[in-house]
Amino acid sequence: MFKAVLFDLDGVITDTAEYHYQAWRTLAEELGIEGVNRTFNEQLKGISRDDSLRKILSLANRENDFSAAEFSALTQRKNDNYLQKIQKVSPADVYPGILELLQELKDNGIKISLASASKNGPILLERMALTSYFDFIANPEEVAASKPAPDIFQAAAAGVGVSTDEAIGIEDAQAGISAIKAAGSLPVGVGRKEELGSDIAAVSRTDFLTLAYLTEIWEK
Ligand code: B16
Ligand code: MG
Repeated sequence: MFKAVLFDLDGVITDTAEYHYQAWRTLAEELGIEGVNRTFNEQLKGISRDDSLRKILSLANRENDFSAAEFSALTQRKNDNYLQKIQKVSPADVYPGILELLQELKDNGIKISLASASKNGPILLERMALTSYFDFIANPEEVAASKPAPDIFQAAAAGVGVSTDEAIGIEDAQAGISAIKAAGSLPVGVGRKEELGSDIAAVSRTDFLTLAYLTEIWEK
């Protein structure tokens, strides 16, 4: 039986993936960069703030147009916009079935750890009143490499004293699924297999994420 579940946040626990998308699209429009649409956005999901901006600038071959200070001001501008959007996040925004899953895991002694790339993860858990469910929150600022590298999932597992091969990772992003695989944990996707890969278990809705479902996948 698995001993821990390593949760991604944006797009798994709540719909903040949409707010990230809107904030990046606004910044791209302000910079006159075209092509930040929903298809392109799949590449931004799960990757760090700096890597996201680099990808957007490269759409217009402008990755060398900004000094370090200007680059940092742009990521700050996107984050300020994002922070405005998440101000109203509340317990009502937790995706269907997630609270029930957290409770089931807790009742069964399975560790719960956060493996989000987002520096805003702790604030969001607080706003959704979920902090007390989490045994550990991995700090994305303390890992050497961001998703698709395995580091944040390794840190999330280590934080709850569980080996990565005894853990399930839940993700909505291609980069995150790659990170879970690289860490040696079992990936479960939230979203479409066309985007996440046909070789992994995936659910189209979070209320399908029950302990019974995860156990079935684990024992397959
Ligand atoms: P922040 P996750 C990721 O969170 C998002 O998917 C990604 O779009 C975002 O750029 C990244 O966090 C960094 O977030 O700017 O808030 O530090 O999906 O790993 O929970
Ligand atoms: Mg995500």
